[in-house]
Amino acid sequence: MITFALSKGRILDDTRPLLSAAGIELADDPDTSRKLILATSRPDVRIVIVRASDVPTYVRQGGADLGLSGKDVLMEADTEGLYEPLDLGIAACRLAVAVPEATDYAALIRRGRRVRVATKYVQTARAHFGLKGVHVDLIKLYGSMELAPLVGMADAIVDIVSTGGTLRANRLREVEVIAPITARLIVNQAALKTKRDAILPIIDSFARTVATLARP
Ligand code: PRT
Ligand code: MG
Repeated sequence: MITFALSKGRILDDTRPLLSAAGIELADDPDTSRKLILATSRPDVRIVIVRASDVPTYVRQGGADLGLSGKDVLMEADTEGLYEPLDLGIAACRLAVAVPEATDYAALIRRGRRVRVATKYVQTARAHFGLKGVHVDLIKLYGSMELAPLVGMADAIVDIVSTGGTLRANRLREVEVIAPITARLIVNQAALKTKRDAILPIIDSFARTVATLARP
């Protein structure tokens, strides 16, 4: 049995064509079903639905053999024992620094005082500002990072930006891109050895579909 870890929401939506091409159709609709383990059209493949930030943990610990995870999540996670064979190019966005529209960002990071940064991406933000030599006080949040500067709790945020609409709606401005982000296929390294015959064809199928989708 091959266990595939997925999160609901945009990654699952964008992944359906890849799964279909690999002959994997979900037996239940994950948006309405309360089941956490979903059977598929392939008797040897099942899907577990977990939080986006938990996908790397399930795959690393062997709770799942394969998973789909945003690069933003992988950059924050312990990826030891994980193999990342494929950039799926889906759920594309970027991890960026944003500040209130009126903020002079160059002056903010130059002034030598500590900069308060609110984010879900604490490790990535620490590494980014560390490389720039900017001292930061990181404020860990689990969502709606955009609110923190508006209520005076932070000087800047590090968050995912896609269209930029959320930043604009909250009068924030993107000032730095930390990394472009796409969803990646991740595989448990031990499972890849013990279940090679079942896992390799799935990776190959995904790779072929990604190549087809990328073609104009
Ligand atoms: O909620 P939970 O903790 O379960 O997980 P999650 O919120 O991380 O899951 P989900 O499904 O929202 O996102 C899964 C993955 O999709 C992320 O890890 C990213 O790799 C990718 N992705 C792609 C995005 C976006 N686009 C995106 N726009 N993740 C989040 N957003 C949010 C962003 O946080 C911000 O609030 O959308 C807002 C910005 O969008 P724009 O279009 O207004 O710029
Ligand atoms: Mg969410």
